[in-house]
Amino acid sequence: MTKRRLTQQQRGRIDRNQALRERGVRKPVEDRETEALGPQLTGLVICHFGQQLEIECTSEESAGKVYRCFQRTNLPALATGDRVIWQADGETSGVVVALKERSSLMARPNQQANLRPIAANVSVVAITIAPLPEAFANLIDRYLVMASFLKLRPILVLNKTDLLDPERDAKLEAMLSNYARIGYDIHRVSSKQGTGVDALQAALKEETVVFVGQSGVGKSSLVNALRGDEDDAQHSAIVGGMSQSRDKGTHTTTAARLYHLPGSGDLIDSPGIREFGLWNLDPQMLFDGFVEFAPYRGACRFRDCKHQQEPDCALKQAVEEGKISPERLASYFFLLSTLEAK
Ligand SMILES: Nc1nc2c(ncn2[C@@H]2O[C@H](COP(=O)(O)OP(=O)(O)OP(=O)(O)O)[C@@H](O)[C@H]2O)c(=O)[nH]1
Ligand SMILES: [Mg+2]
Ligand SMILES: [Zn+2]
Repeated sequence: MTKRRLTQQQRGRIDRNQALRERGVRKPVEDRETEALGPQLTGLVICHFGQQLEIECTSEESAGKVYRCFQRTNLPALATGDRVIWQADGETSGVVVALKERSSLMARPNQQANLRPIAANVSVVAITIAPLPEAFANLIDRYLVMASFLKLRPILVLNKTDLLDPERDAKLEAMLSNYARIGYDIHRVSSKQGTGVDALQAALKEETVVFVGQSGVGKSSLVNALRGDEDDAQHSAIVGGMSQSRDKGTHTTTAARLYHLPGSGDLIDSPGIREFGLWNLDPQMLFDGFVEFAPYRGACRFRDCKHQQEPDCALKQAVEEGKISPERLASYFFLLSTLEAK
C-alpha cells in the first residue's frame, strides 16, 4: 500500500494549526485558505450539526477515520451522506473544500419555509411508523409524495409490532393493507424483540436508507438493531424515552447521522419531524405523488376538474369502483389544501 506523504512544510503548518487550536485559537476557514493544508482527500459527511461537520475519510490514507471539519463558505449547505473533497489541518480536523455531485437530496422546510437539507445520496426512504405514537395517513402520504418527487424508493416500516393490539390497531392494519394494495413494500419489525430485523436488513443491502417519521416511533432503536454489535468503531444511536402522558416521542435525535451496515449499505437516522410544512410542491406534483391516481390523470370530463362535485369525475368514479381508497382521496384533498393555504 502506497501512502501519500505530507511534505515537511505541510506537516509543519498542520502542527502549527494544531498548536493554535489547542490554545483555543481557531482561525476562520477563509483565513486559512491561503495556508497549505494537507493533501486533497475524499470524504463522506457522517453528521452535520451547527457549523460542524463530521467527515469520514474515504481515501486510502486514513480510510474510516472521522475528522471534525468546517466547510468553505462558498459551498452550499452540506447534508449527511454528501460526498466531499476535504483537507486536513490537524490530526483530527480539517476543511471541506468541494462537494461532489449528489444523486439525490432530501430536504425539509423549517419554520421559515426555507428548505434544510437532511440527507444526500439516499436510495431508499424508510417511512417508520408504530402503534404508538399513533400513525397518521397524512404524514405517511406526505413522505410518499416527497419520495416520488425525488424518485426515491419508499418502504413502510411498522416498528414495535410487540405492542400491537388487535382491537386498538384495527385501523392501523386497515391502513397498512391499503398501502400494500397500492404496491408499497411493508416491513413489520420489533427492534425491541428483534423480530423482522434480519429480513429488513437483507432488503436494505447495498442501499443508503434514511429513516424518517414521528419522534418516538423507534428510528434510532431500529438503526441500532440493524447494525447489531459488529461496528465498535461507531457508537450507537441514542434512544429516547416516551412522554408518559401523551405517548409521544421526546425528540431525542437532533441531527441526521449516517451509520454503516455490517457488510454493505448505509443507514441514516434522522430527527423526528416537528413541523408539518410541505415541500415546495405544486398541485400537479402532489397528484403525481399519489401513484395509484396515475391512470386517471386528465380522464375527468372537465380539464380543470377539482374532483369534488363535478359530473363524470374519473377520480370519484375510481373511488366508487374501489380502485382508489376514499382515505387516500381525502388525504390528497387535505394535502392540497395545505398547499393552497400558502
Ligand atoms: N415496545 C417497543 N418499544 C420500542 C421499540 N423500538 C423502540 N422502542 C421505544 O420507543 C422509544 C423511542 O425510541 P427512539 O429509538 O428514541 O425513537 P426515535 O424515532 O429515534 O425518536 P426521535 O429521535 O425523537 O425522533 C424508546 O423508549 C424505545 O425504547 C420496539 O420495537 N418495541
Ligand atoms: Mg432518534
Ligand atoms: Zn375529477
